[in-house]
Amino acid sequence: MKMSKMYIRTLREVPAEAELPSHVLMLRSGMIRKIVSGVYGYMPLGKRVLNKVENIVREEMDAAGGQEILMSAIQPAELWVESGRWGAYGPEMWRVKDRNSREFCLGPTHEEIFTDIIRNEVSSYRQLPVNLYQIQTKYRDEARPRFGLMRSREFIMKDAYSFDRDQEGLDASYQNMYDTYTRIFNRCGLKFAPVEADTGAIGGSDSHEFTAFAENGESQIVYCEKCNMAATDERAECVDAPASDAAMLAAETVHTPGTKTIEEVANFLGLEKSQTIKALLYETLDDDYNVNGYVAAFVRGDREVNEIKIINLLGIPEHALVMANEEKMAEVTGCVGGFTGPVGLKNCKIIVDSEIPGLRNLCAGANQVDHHTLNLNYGRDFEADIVANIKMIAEGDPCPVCGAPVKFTRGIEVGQVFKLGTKYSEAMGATYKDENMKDQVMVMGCYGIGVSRTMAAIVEQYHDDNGIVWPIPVAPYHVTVTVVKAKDADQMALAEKIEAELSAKGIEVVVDDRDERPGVKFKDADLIGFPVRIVVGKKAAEGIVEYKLRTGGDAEEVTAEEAVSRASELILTALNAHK
Ligand code: 9G3
Repeated sequence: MKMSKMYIRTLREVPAEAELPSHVLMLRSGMIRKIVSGVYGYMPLGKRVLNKVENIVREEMDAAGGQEILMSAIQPAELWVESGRWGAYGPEMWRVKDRNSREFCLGPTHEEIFTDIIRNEVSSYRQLPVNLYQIQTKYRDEARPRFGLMRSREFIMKDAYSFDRDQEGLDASYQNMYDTYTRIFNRCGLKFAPVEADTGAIGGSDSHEFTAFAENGESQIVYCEKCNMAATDERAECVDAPASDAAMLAAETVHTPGTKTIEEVANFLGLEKSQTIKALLYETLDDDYNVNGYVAAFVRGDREVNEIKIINLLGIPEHALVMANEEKMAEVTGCVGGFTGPVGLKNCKIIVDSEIPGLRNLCAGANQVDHHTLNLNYGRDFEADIVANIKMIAEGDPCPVCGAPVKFTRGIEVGQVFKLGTKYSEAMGATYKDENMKDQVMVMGCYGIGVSRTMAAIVEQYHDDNGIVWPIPVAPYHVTVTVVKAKDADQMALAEKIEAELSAKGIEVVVDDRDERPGVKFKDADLIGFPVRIVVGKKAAEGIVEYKLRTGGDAEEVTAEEAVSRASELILTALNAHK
């Protein structure tokens, strides 16, 4: 392919909003273009990479027994009403109406659509298991789209749904997808780990997030080097501190002027933060976003609350738990912002972390301005509506599996596998006749890969100061042949000979024959990130070229034949490594 004929627009500068390396580089290299906030278009180079990621996904999904279909992006509200989720996703769900004012959404995911297909067409155990998948555009109206393809409002997802006869069947389907995802992300060159994840609002029992390691990732990953435990911070269990055997002292309310934070009250009273109780005040919202209740959560003063755990405890959608308006909450519950404690609250659900009952003589707000109460003990001085593990694990806390101190890292969620169970098949009547002609509910799993997000994750992991450093299996082209002087007949002839020989071996070559200064061509080759660069310059007449790998190392003068044979060896080996 001649660069002079290609539609490639590399940029020197990008909009200030692009901060993440992948966002900056995918714009600068001409791979994507912003249409509107959170919506991107794929330009030729970007589309080639997208195709390669999709084809890796497709090959592995087909090899795993998945069958590809393509469902509509537009979805009728009726199916979401049936599954009970039409109201569960607030403004993130992109709703539209047709000319007859019928309600639809632009599909954020397709559990309802796939279940509807299957329930109408599968009726016997002989037809199960089945695993259908699609690679399709999804829509989620993110409040704050950012980081380019990393968190966009329109994105490309491979989503698969498995339908089995029973739990055992689902376990096998889940493991099959888990292993398939491992192959897919390995082939993409990603450094990743499957981590235990929270199943959130979609219910079900097990879930793993395939997380690509990246310091800019939005996922906080907790892991243990000793036993290989890995989980998202939201999912990780945080073990309770050992119970205290100290005697209970008499409670006493003291004047603590202006000590609104744990830090201030601990310093003022000469206590450790771990001897205090921290209050977090929430309001819960109904489907119309009206406040329908108050929640006061209490954890040890040196801990943080894990809000996902509270959401799951209350069985409410994620957007239905928000920080309370403290003035309004005070009128209803008697709490006092900055001085809230568990004694004397009313009209509010009190949730106390599981380790609090085992602790002794804690200091908490007295629900009175400028006052705290010392020596509070659960059971004697206060009770809770719910006692549950709602604390967030912190770096250095004991691993919930082996006790070694856990470490934190960050990552980008590029895939997620879920055991859904019967949540959708029950709600939508997806049943089959078993061997005894008895009606059984199908058991489902669902499996997503953020295809466009995977591209961004690869760039996050593979770039340097000069641009992108594509892993060979997903590079837009494998080799760039940079002609120093396109008008020089010897140079062009040799370049085209090299292109022809490599192309004959199935290697994708772009010849940079643009009428540009060599420096511009070298910078663009590094920015776009072609794995191999062969420079044809003034020694073309002697058949000598320069061979350089994008992954580093110096440029080397070799014969054109040597360059072709090295490039072939490197590229074909990389393309066949997974076979
Ligand atoms: C919605 C909106 C946003 C959503 C969902 C529904 C996330 C929703 C969870 C999943 C689970 C799996 C199949 C592929 C893999 C992920 N955000 N989820 O259900 F209406 Cl607006 O999508 N689905």
